[in-house]
Amino acid sequence: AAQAAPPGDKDVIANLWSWNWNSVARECSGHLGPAGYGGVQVSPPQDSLTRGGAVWWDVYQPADYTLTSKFGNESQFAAMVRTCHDAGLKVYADAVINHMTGQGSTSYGGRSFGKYNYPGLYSANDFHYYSEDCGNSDNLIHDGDYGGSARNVQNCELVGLSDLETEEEYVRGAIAGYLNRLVALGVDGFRIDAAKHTNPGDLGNIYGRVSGSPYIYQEVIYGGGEAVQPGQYTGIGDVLEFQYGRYLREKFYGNIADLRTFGETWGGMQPGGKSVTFVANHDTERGTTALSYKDGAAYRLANLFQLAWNYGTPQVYDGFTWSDREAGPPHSGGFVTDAVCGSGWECLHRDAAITGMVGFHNAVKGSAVANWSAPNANVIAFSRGAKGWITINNGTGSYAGTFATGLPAGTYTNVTGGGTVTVNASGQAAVSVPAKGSIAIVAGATSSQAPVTFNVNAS
Ligand code: AAO
Repeated sequence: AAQAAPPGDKDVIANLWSWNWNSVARECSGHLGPAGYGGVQVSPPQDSLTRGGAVWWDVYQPADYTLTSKFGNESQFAAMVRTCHDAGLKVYADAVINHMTGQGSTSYGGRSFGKYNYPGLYSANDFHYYSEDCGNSDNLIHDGDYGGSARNVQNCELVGLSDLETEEEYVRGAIAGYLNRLVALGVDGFRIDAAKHTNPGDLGNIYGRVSGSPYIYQEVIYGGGEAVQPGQYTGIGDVLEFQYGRYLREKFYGNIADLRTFGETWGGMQPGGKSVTFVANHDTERGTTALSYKDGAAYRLANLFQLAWNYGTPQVYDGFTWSDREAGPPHSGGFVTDAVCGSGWECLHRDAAITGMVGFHNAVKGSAVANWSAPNANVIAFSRGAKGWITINNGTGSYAGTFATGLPAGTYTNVTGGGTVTVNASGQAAVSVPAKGSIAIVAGATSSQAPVTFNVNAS
């Protein structure tokens, strides 16, 4: 099977991380479809180690490829895929295929297992093992290995997770069988977890065994000077662009006027056409190098920028509210309960400014950035050809000014907050951009709209 082209006209992906299947289905028909999102990324659907709801990360430790998981059972998963398709969305599953669980003995689906022993699926010969494969006597990847050799990064164990011997025929077939089962249920593509830790040749072989043309984007975190680089994976799929969110954090806590040249020419970044971008994901929101919902307005503005800028396939991320970085989502007996926006769950994807910019993103596709203006370090404005124009104010005071918008004369709706903007015969608009706010207009969106309020937690 060939690798599919990136998603088409509607390509914004809502990453509903840790949401149960019933809640994803509800969100697809109730919010994501109507707002113009093109896809939804869901958490790993396979059976896994259970830590009984105490932590979020047990789902990254597969126990079996059957589909009873922390997020629901197979029929709920299949119903979710159908509902999301009916709402016009593609469904991308987080595929954990580099490894099997490295701890524990029981799964959400009620299976028993031990390390290197997953009955009916894998046994000891299916794993990379010690010096013959990995090269380290403890079989583990150490921090220093990243800058060392690909052999250590790809054949040793990531945090002690049983590392599948993906050069082996049986293992390749078993992984492809799992991906094909998901494709048969309607899944449209995959986030390949920990792709950096599987040789790209092995992954290419496995992808070639998968039916249809799933969209594949791979988690290969860029690190300067590392032996394994994202560019080694762009021949077999797209990659998650980790530099994107790092730079946005740096600039939204510094000088957003620097973003004028943001993209492939910046250190470590891949071509936009090979990249899935995100301001935050479940790992980076728990780290220090990216913005997260805890950054309040700066986080929302960075997401608005992402949807306006002409680079990559954007993701809008939403997980659960947290203070303990290891704690799991709201659950009952370990199984995740329905997501309630504003009560334990973040729902930036519903924010009126964000959904307005999803529409903007879809409307301006194919138009280059033009009319760049940055009157100071906190205020930027640009158009996408003659299709849309945005200004973002990351400062603590409002900014009044006159900008060239690139749009025809008319009165337009501000799709990020309501109210109207008048563009004169020379394409200019005189506006006052609120502190930590934005104004965006789209050709064709000229009807007036009631003002809306933002609902992002600014704690
Ligand atoms: C859990 C326990 C462990 C236990 C293990 C096994 O926490 O104590 O040993 O079970 O029993 C998640 C959790 C893990 C959890 C695991 C399994 O995060 O804590 O372990 O589930 O339950 C590397 C990988 C990358 C991976 C990331 C976490 O390359 O693929 O580590 N991400 C994915 C998932 C993640 C998940 C797994 C993989 C496993 O998204 O949620 O783990 O399925 C550098 C390297 C990166 C490396 C990081 C962290 O990055 O470049 O490749 O990621 O270090 O080791 C700067 C640097 C950059 C650096 C970055 C982050 O920006 O420039 O180079 O900081 O530190």
